[in-house]
Amino acid sequence: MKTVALLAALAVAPALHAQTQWKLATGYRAESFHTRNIVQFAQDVERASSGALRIEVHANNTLFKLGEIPQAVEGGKAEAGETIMTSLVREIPIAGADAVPFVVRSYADARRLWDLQRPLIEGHFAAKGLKALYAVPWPPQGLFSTAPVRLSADFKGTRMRTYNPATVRIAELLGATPVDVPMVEVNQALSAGRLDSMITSALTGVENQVWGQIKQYYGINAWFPKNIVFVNQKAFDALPAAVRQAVTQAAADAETRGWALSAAVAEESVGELQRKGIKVERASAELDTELKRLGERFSREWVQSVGNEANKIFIPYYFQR
Ligand code: PCA
Repeated sequence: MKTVALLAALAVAPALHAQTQWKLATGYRAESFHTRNIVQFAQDVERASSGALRIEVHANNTLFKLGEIPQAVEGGKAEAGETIMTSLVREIPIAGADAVPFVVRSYADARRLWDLQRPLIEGHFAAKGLKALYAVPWPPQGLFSTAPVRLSADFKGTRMRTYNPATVRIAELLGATPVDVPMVEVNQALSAGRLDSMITSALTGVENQVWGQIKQYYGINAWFPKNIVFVNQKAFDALPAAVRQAVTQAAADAETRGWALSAAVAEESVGELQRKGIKVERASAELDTELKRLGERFSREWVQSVGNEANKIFIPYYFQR
Protein backbone atom coordinates (compact mmCIF):
# COMPACT_ATOMS: atom_id res chain seq x y z
CA MET A 1 0.00 0.00 0.00
CA LYS A 2 2.78 2.30 1.01
CA THR A 3 4.56 1.71 -2.29
CA VAL A 4 1.41 2.46 -4.23
CA ALA A 5 0.95 5.74 -2.35
CA LEU A 6 4.56 6.66 -2.98
CA LEU A 7 4.27 5.91 -6.69
CA ALA A 8 1.10 7.98 -6.89
CA ALA A 9 2.85 10.87 -5.15
CA LEU A 10 5.76 10.65 -7.59
CA ALA A 11 3.36 10.65 -10.52
CA VAL A 12 1.77 13.93 -9.46
CA ALA A 13 5.05 15.56 -8.49
CA PRO A 14 5.83 16.97 -11.97
CA ALA A 15 2.33 18.40 -12.21
CA LEU A 16 2.73 20.23 -8.90
CA HIS A 17 5.91 21.77 -10.24
CA ALA A 18 3.97 23.49 -13.00
CA GLN A 19 6.07 23.98 -16.08
CA THR A 20 5.21 26.68 -18.55
CA GLN A 21 6.49 26.41 -22.07
CA TRP A 22 6.86 29.44 -24.33
CA LYS A 23 7.63 29.59 -28.00
CA LEU A 24 9.91 32.41 -29.12
CA ALA A 25 9.98 33.14 -32.86
CA THR A 26 12.74 34.90 -34.76
CA GLY A 27 13.44 35.50 -38.43
CA TYR A 28 17.21 35.26 -38.13
CA ARG A 29 19.45 32.22 -38.34
CA ALA A 30 20.23 30.04 -35.34
CA GLU A 31 23.98 30.77 -35.72
CA SER A 32 23.54 34.55 -35.71
CA PHE A 33 24.78 36.34 -32.60
CA HIS A 34 21.29 37.69 -31.89
CA THR A 35 19.85 34.17 -31.82
CA ARG A 36 22.73 32.75 -29.78
CA ASN A 37 22.08 35.51 -27.28
CA ILE A 38 18.38 34.63 -27.18
CA VAL A 39 19.21 30.96 -26.58
CA GLN A 40 21.42 32.00 -23.68
CA PHE A 41 18.57 34.18 -22.36
CA ALA A 42 16.24 31.16 -22.53
CA GLN A 43 18.77 29.00 -20.66
CA ASP A 44 19.20 31.69 -18.00
CA VAL A 45 15.43 31.88 -17.50
CA GLU A 46 15.12 28.12 -17.23
CA ARG A 47 17.90 27.92 -14.68
CA ALA A 48 16.78 30.91 -12.61
CA SER A 49 13.20 29.66 -12.53
CA SER A 50 14.32 26.10 -11.63
CA GLY A 51 12.69 24.84 -14.79
CA ALA A 52 9.32 26.54 -14.18
CA LEU A 53 9.58 28.37 -17.53
CA ARG A 54 11.06 26.81 -20.65
CA ILE A 55 11.49 29.01 -23.70
CA GLU A 56 11.78 27.15 -26.99
CA VAL A 57 13.57 29.25 -29.62
CA HIS A 58 12.36 28.87 -33.23
CA ALA A 59 14.91 30.53 -35.54
CA ASN A 60 15.13 31.30 -39.25
CA ASN A 61 11.46 32.17 -39.95
CA THR A 62 10.42 28.58 -39.14
CA LEU A 63 7.54 29.42 -36.79
CA PHE A 64 6.54 32.77 -38.32
CA LYS A 65 8.19 34.97 -40.93
CA LEU A 66 10.12 37.96 -39.54
CA GLY A 67 7.41 40.45 -40.57
CA GLU A 68 4.60 38.37 -39.05
CA ILE A 69 6.17 37.86 -35.63
CA PRO A 70 4.83 40.93 -33.77
CA GLN A 71 1.26 40.09 -34.79
CA ALA A 72 1.69 36.44 -33.93
CA VAL A 73 2.82 37.40 -30.42
CA GLU A 74 0.03 39.99 -30.10
CA GLY A 75 -2.47 37.29 -31.02
CA GLY A 76 -0.92 34.80 -28.61
CA LYS A 77 0.07 32.37 -31.39
CA ALA A 78 3.58 32.52 -29.98
CA GLU A 79 4.27 33.82 -26.48
CA ALA A 80 7.46 35.66 -27.43
CA GLY A 81 9.35 36.89 -30.44
CA GLU A 82 12.12 38.97 -31.91
CA THR A 83 12.00 41.40 -34.76
CA ILE A 84 14.02 44.28 -36.15
CA MET A 85 12.54 47.42 -34.63
CA THR A 86 12.57 49.38 -37.88
CA SER A 87 10.09 46.92 -39.38
CA LEU A 88 7.46 48.29 -36.99
CA VAL A 89 7.40 51.86 -38.29
CA ARG A 90 3.99 51.72 -39.91
CA GLU A 91 2.39 51.17 -36.51
CA ILE A 92 5.11 52.64 -34.28
CA PRO A 93 6.78 55.46 -36.23
CA ILE A 94 9.28 56.18 -33.45
CA ALA A 95 10.78 52.70 -33.96
CA GLY A 96 12.28 54.21 -37.14
CA ALA A 97 14.62 56.45 -35.14
CA ASP A 98 16.99 53.49 -35.46
CA ALA A 99 17.43 53.89 -39.18
CA VAL A 100 17.71 57.64 -39.65
CA PRO A 101 21.09 57.84 -41.39
CA PHE A 102 24.14 59.37 -39.71
CA VAL A 103 22.49 60.15 -36.37
CA VAL A 104 24.09 57.31 -34.41
CA ARG A 105 27.81 56.99 -35.15
CA SER A 106 28.99 54.65 -32.39
CA TYR A 107 27.74 52.10 -29.88
CA ALA A 108 27.80 54.84 -27.20
CA ASP A 109 25.48 56.96 -29.39
CA ALA A 110 23.28 53.91 -29.98
CA ARG A 111 23.03 53.45 -26.23
CA ARG A 112 21.94 57.07 -25.72
CA LEU A 113 19.36 56.75 -28.44
CA TRP A 114 17.94 53.55 -26.94
CA ASP A 115 17.73 55.09 -23.46
CA LEU A 116 15.61 57.93 -24.90
CA GLN A 117 13.58 55.73 -27.23
CA ARG A 118 12.89 52.92 -24.79
CA PRO A 119 10.08 54.51 -22.71
CA LEU A 120 8.22 55.47 -25.90
CA ILE A 121 8.66 52.02 -27.42
CA GLU A 122 7.51 50.39 -24.19
CA GLY A 123 4.38 52.56 -24.20
CA HIS A 124 3.51 51.58 -27.78
CA PHE A 125 4.19 47.93 -27.08
CA ALA A 126 2.01 48.04 -23.96
CA ALA A 127 -0.86 49.48 -26.02
CA LYS A 128 -0.66 46.35 -28.19
CA GLY A 129 -0.57 43.97 -25.24
CA LEU A 130 3.15 43.38 -25.70
CA LYS A 131 5.96 43.73 -23.22
CA ALA A 132 9.34 44.83 -24.56
CA LEU A 133 12.12 42.79 -22.94
CA TYR A 134 15.39 43.96 -24.43
CA ALA A 135 16.99 45.36 -27.56
CA VAL A 136 20.39 44.71 -29.15
CA PRO A 137 21.89 46.62 -32.09
CA TRP A 138 23.23 45.15 -35.29
CA PRO A 139 26.76 46.28 -36.12
CA PRO A 140 26.96 49.57 -38.06
CA GLN A 141 25.47 49.59 -41.52
CA GLY A 142 27.95 49.81 -44.38
CA LEU A 143 27.64 49.95 -48.13
CA PHE A 144 28.29 46.81 -50.21
CA SER A 145 28.59 46.98 -53.96
CA THR A 146 29.36 44.67 -56.86
CA ALA A 147 31.35 47.52 -58.49
CA PRO A 148 33.24 50.56 -57.18
CA VAL A 149 30.98 53.53 -56.36
CA ARG A 150 32.38 57.07 -56.48
CA LEU A 151 29.31 59.25 -56.67
CA SER A 152 25.71 58.89 -55.67
CA ALA A 153 24.90 59.13 -59.41
CA ASP A 154 26.50 55.68 -59.77
CA PHE A 155 23.41 54.20 -58.13
CA LYS A 156 21.03 55.51 -60.80
CA GLY A 157 19.19 52.64 -62.42
CA THR A 158 20.91 49.97 -60.31
CA ARG A 159 19.19 47.55 -57.93
CA MET A 160 19.66 48.05 -54.23
CA ARG A 161 18.66 45.46 -51.65
CA THR A 162 16.29 46.77 -48.94
CA TYR A 163 15.05 45.32 -45.66
CA ASN A 164 12.76 48.01 -44.21
CA PRO A 165 10.93 51.21 -45.20
CA ALA A 166 14.02 53.33 -44.44
CA THR A 167 16.25 51.41 -46.84
CA VAL A 168 13.51 51.62 -49.48
CA ARG A 169 13.44 55.44 -49.13
CA ILE A 170 17.25 55.61 -49.30
CA ALA A 171 17.29 53.53 -52.49
CA GLU A 172 14.68 55.88 -53.97
CA LEU A 173 16.64 58.98 -52.98
CA LEU A 174 19.67 57.47 -54.72
CA GLY A 175 17.67 56.72 -57.86
CA ALA A 176 18.13 52.98 -57.41
CA THR A 177 15.40 50.34 -57.64
CA PRO A 178 14.63 48.91 -54.19
CA VAL A 179 14.63 45.09 -54.09
CA ASP A 180 13.24 43.65 -50.87
CA VAL A 181 15.25 40.60 -49.80
CA PRO A 182 15.04 38.97 -46.35
CA MET A 183 18.37 38.72 -44.54
CA VAL A 184 18.51 34.94 -44.86
CA GLU A 185 18.06 35.13 -48.66
CA VAL A 186 20.75 37.69 -49.50
CA ASN A 187 23.23 35.11 -50.76
CA GLN A 188 20.65 33.56 -53.05
CA ALA A 189 19.59 36.95 -54.45
CA LEU A 190 23.20 37.94 -55.12
CA SER A 191 24.02 34.61 -56.78
CA ALA A 192 20.97 35.02 -59.00
CA GLY A 193 22.32 38.44 -60.07
CA ARG A 194 19.34 40.31 -58.64
CA LEU A 195 21.33 42.93 -56.68
CA ASP A 196 24.01 45.55 -57.35
CA SER A 197 24.35 47.00 -53.86
CA MET A 198 23.03 46.95 -50.32
CA ILE A 199 23.38 48.77 -47.03
CA THR A 200 23.71 46.37 -44.12
CA SER A 201 26.26 45.25 -41.55
CA ALA A 202 29.59 43.65 -42.41
CA LEU A 203 28.31 40.75 -40.31
CA THR A 204 25.33 40.21 -42.59
CA GLY A 205 27.79 40.20 -45.49
CA VAL A 206 29.83 37.51 -43.75
CA GLU A 207 26.81 35.40 -42.79
CA ASN A 208 25.65 35.47 -46.38
CA GLN A 209 29.15 34.86 -47.81
CA VAL A 210 28.69 37.70 -50.25
CA TRP A 211 32.28 37.58 -51.62
CA GLY A 212 31.25 35.80 -54.83
CA GLN A 213 29.55 38.89 -56.24
CA ILE A 214 30.34 41.77 -53.88
CA LYS A 215 33.67 43.46 -54.58
CA GLN A 216 33.50 46.57 -52.38
CA TYR A 217 32.61 47.44 -48.82
CA TYR A 218 32.49 51.06 -47.65
CA GLY A 219 32.29 51.45 -43.88
CA ILE A 220 29.92 54.40 -43.94
CA ASN A 221 28.57 53.67 -40.42
CA ALA A 222 25.15 54.82 -41.52
CA TRP A 223 23.01 53.62 -38.58
CA PHE A 224 22.74 50.92 -35.92
CA PRO A 225 19.35 49.19 -36.19
CA LYS A 226 18.23 47.20 -33.17
CA ASN A 227 16.44 43.89 -32.80
CA ILE A 228 13.88 43.82 -30.04
CA VAL A 229 12.75 40.80 -28.03
CA PHE A 230 9.26 40.95 -26.60
CA VAL A 231 6.57 38.85 -25.01
CA ASN A 232 2.80 38.74 -24.90
CA GLN A 233 1.86 40.70 -21.78
CA LYS A 234 -0.86 38.23 -20.73
CA ALA A 235 1.57 35.33 -20.97
CA PHE A 236 4.01 37.30 -18.84
CA ASP A 237 1.37 38.26 -16.27
CA ALA A 238 0.31 34.62 -15.93
CA LEU A 239 3.72 33.70 -14.52
CA PRO A 240 4.36 33.55 -10.76
CA ALA A 241 6.14 36.66 -9.45
CA ALA A 242 9.47 34.87 -8.96
CA VAL A 243 9.45 33.63 -12.56
CA ARG A 244 8.57 37.09 -13.87
CA GLN A 245 11.55 38.38 -11.95
CA ALA A 246 13.75 35.67 -13.52
CA VAL A 247 12.63 36.77 -17.00
CA THR A 248 13.26 40.46 -16.30
CA GLN A 249 16.70 39.78 -14.88
CA ALA A 250 17.70 37.45 -17.73
CA ALA A 251 16.47 40.08 -20.22
CA ALA A 252 18.63 42.79 -18.62
CA ASP A 253 21.63 40.44 -18.76
CA ALA A 254 20.88 39.55 -22.39
CA GLU A 255 20.82 43.23 -23.29
CA THR A 256 24.23 43.88 -21.74
CA ARG A 257 25.72 40.73 -23.26
CA GLY A 258 24.16 41.42 -26.68
CA TRP A 259 25.65 44.90 -26.98
CA ALA A 260 29.12 43.56 -26.19
CA LEU A 261 28.70 40.70 -28.66
CA SER A 262 27.56 43.12 -31.37
CA ALA A 263 30.62 45.32 -30.96
CA ALA A 264 32.92 42.27 -31.04
CA VAL A 265 31.41 40.78 -34.21
CA ALA A 266 31.40 44.22 -35.86
CA GLU A 267 35.19 44.31 -35.78
CA GLU A 268 35.68 40.66 -36.69
CA SER A 269 33.40 40.72 -39.69
CA VAL A 270 35.06 43.67 -41.44
CA GLY A 271 38.34 41.72 -41.16
CA GLU A 272 36.67 38.62 -42.55
CA LEU A 273 35.30 40.51 -45.58
CA GLN A 274 38.82 41.72 -46.29
CA ARG A 275 40.31 38.22 -45.93
CA LYS A 276 37.76 36.95 -48.44
CA GLY A 277 38.98 39.47 -51.01
CA ILE A 278 36.44 42.27 -50.68
CA LYS A 279 37.99 45.72 -50.94
CA VAL A 280 37.30 47.56 -47.70
CA GLU A 281 37.52 51.30 -48.32
CA ARG A 282 36.29 54.65 -47.14
CA ALA A 283 33.70 56.34 -49.30
CA SER A 284 35.17 59.03 -51.55
CA ALA A 285 34.87 62.59 -50.22
CA GLU A 286 32.22 63.34 -52.86
CA LEU A 287 30.15 60.29 -52.07
CA ASP A 288 30.49 60.94 -48.36
CA THR A 289 29.19 64.52 -48.76
CA GLU A 290 26.34 63.38 -50.99
CA LEU A 291 25.33 60.65 -48.57
CA LYS A 292 25.38 63.08 -45.64
CA ARG A 293 23.15 65.45 -47.58
CA LEU A 294 20.79 62.63 -48.37
CA GLY A 295 20.81 61.70 -44.68
CA GLU A 296 19.81 65.24 -43.76
CA ARG A 297 16.94 65.16 -46.20
CA PHE A 298 15.86 61.81 -44.83
CA SER A 299 16.00 63.18 -41.25
CA ARG A 300 13.87 66.20 -42.15
CA GLU A 301 11.25 64.02 -43.83
CA TRP A 302 11.32 61.67 -40.90
CA VAL A 303 10.91 64.28 -38.17
CA GLN A 304 8.08 65.87 -40.14
CA SER A 305 6.23 62.60 -40.60
CA VAL A 306 6.69 61.35 -37.03
CA GLY A 307 5.99 64.66 -35.29
CA ASN A 308 6.22 65.21 -31.57
CA GLU A 309 7.68 61.86 -30.55
CA ALA A 310 10.63 62.46 -32.86
CA ASN A 311 11.35 65.70 -30.99
CA LYS A 312 11.08 63.89 -27.67
CA ILE A 313 14.02 61.78 -28.76
CA PHE A 314 16.12 64.02 -30.95
CA ILE A 315 16.02 67.21 -28.88
CA PRO A 316 17.57 65.54 -25.82
CA TYR A 317 19.75 63.38 -28.08
CA TYR A 318 21.37 66.42 -29.69
CA PHE A 319 21.18 68.98 -26.91
CA GLN A 320 21.60 67.15 -23.61
CA ARG A 321 24.87 65.34 -23.99
N1 PCA B 1 21.36 42.81 -40.95
C1 PCA B 1 19.94 42.68 -41.14
C2 PCA B 1 19.38 43.93 -40.55
C3 PCA B 1 20.50 44.83 -40.29
C4 PCA B 1 21.70 44.02 -40.49
O1 PCA B 1 22.85 44.35 -40.23
C5 PCA B 1 19.60 42.62 -42.58
O2 PCA B 1 20.45 42.91 -43.42
O3 PCA B 1 18.44 42.34 -42.90
